[in-house]
Amino acid sequence: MPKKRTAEERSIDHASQQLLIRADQLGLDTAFARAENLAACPIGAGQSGICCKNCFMGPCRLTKDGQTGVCGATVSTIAARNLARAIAAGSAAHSDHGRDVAFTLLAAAEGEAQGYQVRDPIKLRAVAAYYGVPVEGKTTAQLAKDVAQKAIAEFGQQRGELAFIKRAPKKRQEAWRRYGVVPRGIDREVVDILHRTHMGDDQDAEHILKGALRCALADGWGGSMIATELSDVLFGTPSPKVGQVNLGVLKKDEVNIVLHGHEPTLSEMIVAAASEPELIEYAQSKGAAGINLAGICCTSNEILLRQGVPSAGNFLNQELALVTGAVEAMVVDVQCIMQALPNLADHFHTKVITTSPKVKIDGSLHIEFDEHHALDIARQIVRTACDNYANRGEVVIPDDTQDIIPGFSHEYINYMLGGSYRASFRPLNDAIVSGRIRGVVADVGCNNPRVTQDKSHTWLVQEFLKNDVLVVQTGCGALASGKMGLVTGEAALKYAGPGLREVCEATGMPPVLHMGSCVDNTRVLTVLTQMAQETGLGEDISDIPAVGLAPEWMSEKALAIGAYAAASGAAVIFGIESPVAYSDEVTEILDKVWEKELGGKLIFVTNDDEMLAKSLEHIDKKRAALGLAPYEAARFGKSGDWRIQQLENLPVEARTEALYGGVAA
Ligand code: SF4
Ligand code: MSK
Repeated sequence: MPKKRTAEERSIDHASQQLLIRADQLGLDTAFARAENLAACPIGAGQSGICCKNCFMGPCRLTKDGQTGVCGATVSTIAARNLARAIAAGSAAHSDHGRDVAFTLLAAAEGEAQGYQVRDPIKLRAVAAYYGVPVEGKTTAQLAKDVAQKAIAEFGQQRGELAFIKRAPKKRQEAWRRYGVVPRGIDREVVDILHRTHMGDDQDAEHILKGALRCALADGWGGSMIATELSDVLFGTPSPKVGQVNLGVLKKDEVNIVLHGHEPTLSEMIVAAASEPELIEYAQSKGAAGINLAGICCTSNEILLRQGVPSAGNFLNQELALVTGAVEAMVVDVQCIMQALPNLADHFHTKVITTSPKVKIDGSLHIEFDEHHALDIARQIVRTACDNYANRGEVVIPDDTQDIIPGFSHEYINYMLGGSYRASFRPLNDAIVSGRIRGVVADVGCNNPRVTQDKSHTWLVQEFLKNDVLVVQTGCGALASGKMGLVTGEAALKYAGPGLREVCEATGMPPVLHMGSCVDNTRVLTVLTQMAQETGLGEDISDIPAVGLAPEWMSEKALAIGAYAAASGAAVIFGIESPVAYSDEVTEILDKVWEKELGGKLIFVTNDDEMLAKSLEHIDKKRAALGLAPYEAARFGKSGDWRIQQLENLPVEARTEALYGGVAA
């Protein structure tokens, strides 16, 4: 990392820039500064791939050609083992989130979870069908209990196949069985990776990575999918609603409670508690005008798309929210929570409140979540925040907010394209077949302070739109686009190419579909599956002109997502740098071997232009393989609101001639 960067070099987000300048003025540390100050590991790029600490004969760092570890382990073995372990950790994190949601559903079904109930009984029946749970004659509570127990059993299952595997296209299932990567049980696959990467076990890079794929699939088609589906059952399946995003959503005169992390279970209860008249009165009794909730990271996505709670931004906004001086409490649960928060909070009045039984951070207040008394705990947290309002010092809230339209669940896209009686992906497939839409890109994943915040996400998304590529997003990538105004209906008129613009105008959808949190990448899997099951785009996910991207990734969960997407047949491109760069063999396996065996691949590309070029090249290659007409931008865009808008400045006669006389605008 070079010398200290300017605020503009650290982030393209205006609100972040302002608060980075304030942090510097106050002499406060942030991840941006730490990334600049922390000397990079002397091994350099791809360092994690050539450093092994799996036993205490090491750690072994292989810096010279042909060198091996004390045990004889090669660079390829070490690179494969390290990547597999990261994928296992990411899978464990997502899947454990799914387990917690399943236990909450069970407690709700048994009448023991205060404040929770099944909000989407239709989805409950759909999930019951995937599990083969009979629905006839059962009350919602009985069915919810049976479904929750089935889901919980998948974690400890030892043999057979996970139930959701059968939701994939037939050809995909056959490819998994042929290559030997069908997951048996969720926990089992995580343990399998930890075992096989222990010193003296699996030392064949391809074989190690095959195990990693099976583990990742246990996440994507197992733990994460359970998290998404059962969250929908408990809290409602998302549908679009207008929300607000960026640090300007914090309020000068209200008690600000920022909800950060991943699981919707407690945050949903805090949303309920904060709207109770007694607690609003309590806040007023402390001198505040009311209670304002805002989210950060994926907790934000969960409550934004279901409850319309505004978002204060993505991963790198977490510290900056505290720098406003306006946050009474930052409530965190699991994943992506910086340990730096309590230290930073010490400079203000903010209380950082940890809530998960799995997560404690020195210097924070711990109020432990228990689904049996969730609403009472939520009320206690809200009260604690209100009590803290009087301790506020100077407040600087940037004046930046943007409209955002999140909530494009798989179910809603189905409805949006086909209506209630003929819900279908047919129109989307037709638009791709005709070339109005060139292909689909899923731009997902994190921020990383080693690169400029939001820059790669938003540049790539705009370029894809220009090229008539429909973009779906989750996690912090979705919030990056949201902050730049890309997740609105108007964005189609401003940024989309002519064909994509026509489709957006006809359906009313934004050109960027916000599908949820990082655990909700499973929604992308189910969308791709349904596209493959409709006619016109082949029979498998690997046939579809689609690419997955994580240009600013940083977490092990991102690697798990990348691996399960590749195993599901998608071409996946990651930015930043390759964790396996020093092993040509492993690089080749992720790219060529996985593509040959499963039709998907995982490659690392550090340059945005190259990422764009490779994505479009892959999309066009898939179009050609399907026998579709080559993409041709100029064929479309002769109709719709945009055209009328272009004509608005013309004299009346010219406009009439253009509109009704068959003259192109
Ligand atoms: Fe070194 Fe082998 Fe031990 Fe790894 S497992 S630390 S390469 S001796
Ligand atoms: S929060 S995993 S920084 S997307 Fe899901 Fe964002 Fe990445 Fe965490």
